[in-house]
Amino acid sequence: MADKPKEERINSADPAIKAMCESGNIPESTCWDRSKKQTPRCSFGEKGICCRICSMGPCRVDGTKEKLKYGVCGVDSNTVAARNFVRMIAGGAAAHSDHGRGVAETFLAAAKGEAPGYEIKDQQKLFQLAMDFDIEIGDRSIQDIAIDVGTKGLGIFGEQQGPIPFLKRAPLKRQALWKEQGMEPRGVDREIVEIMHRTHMGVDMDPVNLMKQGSRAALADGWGGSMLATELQDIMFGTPVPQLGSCNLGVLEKDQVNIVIHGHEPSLSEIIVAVSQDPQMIEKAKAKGAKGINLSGICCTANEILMRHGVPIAGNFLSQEMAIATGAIEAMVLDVQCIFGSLPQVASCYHTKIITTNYRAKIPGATHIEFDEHDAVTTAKKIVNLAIDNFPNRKDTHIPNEQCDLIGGFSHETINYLLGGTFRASYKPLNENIINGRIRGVAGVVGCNTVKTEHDGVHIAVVKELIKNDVIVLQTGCSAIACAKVGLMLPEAAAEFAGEGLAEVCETVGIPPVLHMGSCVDNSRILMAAAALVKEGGLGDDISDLPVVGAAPEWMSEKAISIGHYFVASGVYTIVGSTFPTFGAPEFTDLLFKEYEKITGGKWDFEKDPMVMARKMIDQIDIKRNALGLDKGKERVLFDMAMRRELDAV
Ligand code: MSK
Repeated sequence: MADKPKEERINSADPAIKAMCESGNIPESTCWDRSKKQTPRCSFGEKGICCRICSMGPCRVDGTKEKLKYGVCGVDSNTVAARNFVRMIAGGAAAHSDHGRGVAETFLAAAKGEAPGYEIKDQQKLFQLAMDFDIEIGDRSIQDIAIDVGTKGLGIFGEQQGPIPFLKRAPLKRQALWKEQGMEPRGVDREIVEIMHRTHMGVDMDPVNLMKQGSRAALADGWGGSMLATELQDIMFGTPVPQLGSCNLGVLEKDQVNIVIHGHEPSLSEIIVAVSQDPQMIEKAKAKGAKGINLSGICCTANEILMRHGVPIAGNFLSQEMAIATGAIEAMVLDVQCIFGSLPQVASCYHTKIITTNYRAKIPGATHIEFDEHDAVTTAKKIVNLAIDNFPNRKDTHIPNEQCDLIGGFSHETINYLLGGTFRASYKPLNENIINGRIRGVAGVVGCNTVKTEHDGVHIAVVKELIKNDVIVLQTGCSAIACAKVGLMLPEAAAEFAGEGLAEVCETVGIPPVLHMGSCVDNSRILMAAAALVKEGGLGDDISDLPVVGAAPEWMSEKAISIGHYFVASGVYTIVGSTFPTFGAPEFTDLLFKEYEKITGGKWDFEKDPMVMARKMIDQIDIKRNALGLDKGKERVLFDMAMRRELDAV
């Protein structure tokens, strides 16, 4: 343990982490400590105006300083910032889409009967996807249809011509806009390669042209790679339905073997869920002195297994090192993305085994047990056995008591069903309540944590302010976990925190005011919800007409930039906090913050203060409401016979 006062080292609103700070049970070195050691940071890097694309640099390019106006090759700060920004989109889109490709490979192997342990759980969704892909259903077997769907899905990543098929799910007006703007994406692999080519030394130097390519790649992520990941996961593992879960470090069990799954891809974790419930495994755990096996998750793998199985969530991105410091985790199992390189080092002070499982993601000092989808059960058994064998090595544990219940599992289909009922599943009630003003609008609040702001604090403050003002909130990722920790994902949160109109709707339907829609790739569910709102009618004829906004208050990853930009390119006002990676290039920033609205109807914005951020989002919602003529809440009018006759006479 370190000597400094622990509570001063860690900036977190998480009740469990606060309790750990008070008790002094925190790791020797945390991300917060390392962040302080990195200050002062290079302002050129932070503002997006450091170019290290060729070896003549690095060049610090700053338009406000005569001497630094141009890099060695002659490009200015706007080109440098634009190149860096679209490379961030490429990085984020690649992460989501390679995840999607992994799922597609597992799906295809499962369809061919080459991946024991996997099956087709949602046949209805398989048929829907087959229709989207123009694949014949007829009286063909599920297996044959699934093979065709898997083959077609896998092919979409590398599609050379485009447009990719899911664009058809967007409103017609949006599709026409993308076509007109030259933004219709081809397969995401091609779009990412083109970004890397264009941003190579001496190729595309026009920020507008670069951003057009950035938009294509981001759209290929949101309406392509990410959407495919969500669809195929739902078909294989089941489309989520509301599940009771619990969240925060208090879900770790003192008397049980604790296995924590961390990362993004659910293919292995789905099998670990099953293997950890195997009576033989539980018996083995008991023979080692434990009362059972307790599985929980961190980051988006946690969201995936919560959504489908109600498996508890131990924490989000900035909880990962703190979880190990409880001394209660036998194995932390990692797949891909958002994993700290420090984990083996932190774990070396405890008994926790850090296990990497993906060939793409190894960490020096970790144990590698490679996941093979063709033999997933064997991989899962090895991991669970290793965790059980590690239980006797456990020393003192310091599990904080803090945990909170939540309801997760709000897929786009579930929202449709909950609102409309079995026989008339639709978004109509939501549209009606937006039109009559009980619900002011819809906000997607998503994304990461960052050491640059109070952990979870910004998410919670923004979301509370939104629901207080009758804005229903859709969430994914670490933002969802932040709000779950403080009870915002329980139906009773409506009465406690929501405005009168939103609370009335939530109480009638029986939903929380903040809906957990899943993991990072499941932001595609929010796109689907937006498209459904347009198709239902009464709120304009494009996504950009809707009183819908997006936010990533504590973003940190390139994936957040790709997500943010596919929302902007789909017509949504999207605001982020903490920092923005183009502030060293005012003209390019203006393109994103102002000009883009003229191109796509959506735009980026930035605000650090959570109250101001929420206010800006509400103002944008009101602008859209005014444009739709909904500025005054309208009560629903029930027509009596006299009124109907009057109408007929017109
Ligand atoms: S895990 S990308 S920190 S949301 Fe999806 Fe959380 Fe951001 Fe990773």
